[in-house]
Amino acid sequence: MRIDVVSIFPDYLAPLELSLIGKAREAGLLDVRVHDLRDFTTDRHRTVDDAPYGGGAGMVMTPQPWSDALRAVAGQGPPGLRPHLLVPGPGGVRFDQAMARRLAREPWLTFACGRYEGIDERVYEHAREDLGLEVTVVSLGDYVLGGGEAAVLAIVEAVTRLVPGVLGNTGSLLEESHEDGLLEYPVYTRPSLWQGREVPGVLLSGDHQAIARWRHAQRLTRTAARRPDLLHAAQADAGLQLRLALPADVPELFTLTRACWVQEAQSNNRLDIPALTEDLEAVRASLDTTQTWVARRAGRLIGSVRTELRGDELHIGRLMVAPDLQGQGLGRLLLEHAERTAPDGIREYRLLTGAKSGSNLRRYRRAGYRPTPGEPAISGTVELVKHRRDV
Ligand code: J9T
Repeated sequence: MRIDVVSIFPDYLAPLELSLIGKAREAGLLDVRVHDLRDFTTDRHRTVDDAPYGGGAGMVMTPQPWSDALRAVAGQGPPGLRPHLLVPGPGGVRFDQAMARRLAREPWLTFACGRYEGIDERVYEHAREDLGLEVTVVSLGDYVLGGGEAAVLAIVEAVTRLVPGVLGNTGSLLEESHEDGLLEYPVYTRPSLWQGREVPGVLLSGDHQAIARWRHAQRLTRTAARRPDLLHAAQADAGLQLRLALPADVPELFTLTRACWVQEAQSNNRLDIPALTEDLEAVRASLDTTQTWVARRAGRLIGSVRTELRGDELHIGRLMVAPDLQGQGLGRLLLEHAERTAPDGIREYRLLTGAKSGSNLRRYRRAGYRPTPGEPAISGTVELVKHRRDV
């Protein structure tokens, strides 16, 4: 991959000679070239900025050096190949791991580092229309930097480590934060007892299934606590706060479960349904054996769903929405949320409902679930399965 960077502070890009990127350059995997924008000025003072038309604070980067620099850079490649021009700035599209993956597949990236209040807008049009470049303004997040250089360092690091051959051990790429929408689990190394603090016992147990379950639970709790936006984009739109259940949720969860399963009892004409017969203690105990999610709106518990990993299946259960709020799509949101929490390796989602729960069955069918062949383990119920699409 070829990378060009145009900046008025070329020294700022010196770290591109270090570490992984430096090694990949030596190995011929990356061809990185840094250019000084001032080399493309024509006046004695090597001017790159001027006052903004229309007034306002600060200075604007003047177009001529930029067009000369970009034309020179874009003309250096093989015939027919044009670089993708990336301009870091707080007003750009948000950079994320998905964009890093896309950029890692491109042959040639060129970065234009703005300083001051930005680059004259006509430079972008010129680059697109006259130089034939794809132009993307990219933002690292909702904050302002002094210039694009630090952002280029971050973007180049995120992108180049995904270029085949740059990272030695590509296995580690799959297992990290943001690759599957969840944050990473906490990690520990020797000694097992350090400053009076022990490594969580499960990690020393040798039980690989238990370790995988613990790590997955840690990833969910962490993501819910630190980056709820990653889990709950759709839920936030519905005004929902969704998080893993705590012991303090148990009394309300118990009550909501009873209220929600009355309809089930009526439809199936039976009262011996676990959700109706279990006691408060059973609900409390279930928090340790399942991932139970509670949805609150304006503080009120209005829904819940829980999941359990069994081999390569994710079992989904106790999907409930407060009776007065049904029919608004909340159940669908909770179901999709439960599916989204499935770790790698899960091949199907399973759930069950009463054989005569017509509206549940219709809803699950719409969500892609189909009855499993054969007799259900519990008579009077229907077992449903949905195969995961991305595996
Ligand atoms: C001048 O560039 C910036 O301030 C910048 C670049 C990329 N992302 C941001 N959030 C800011």
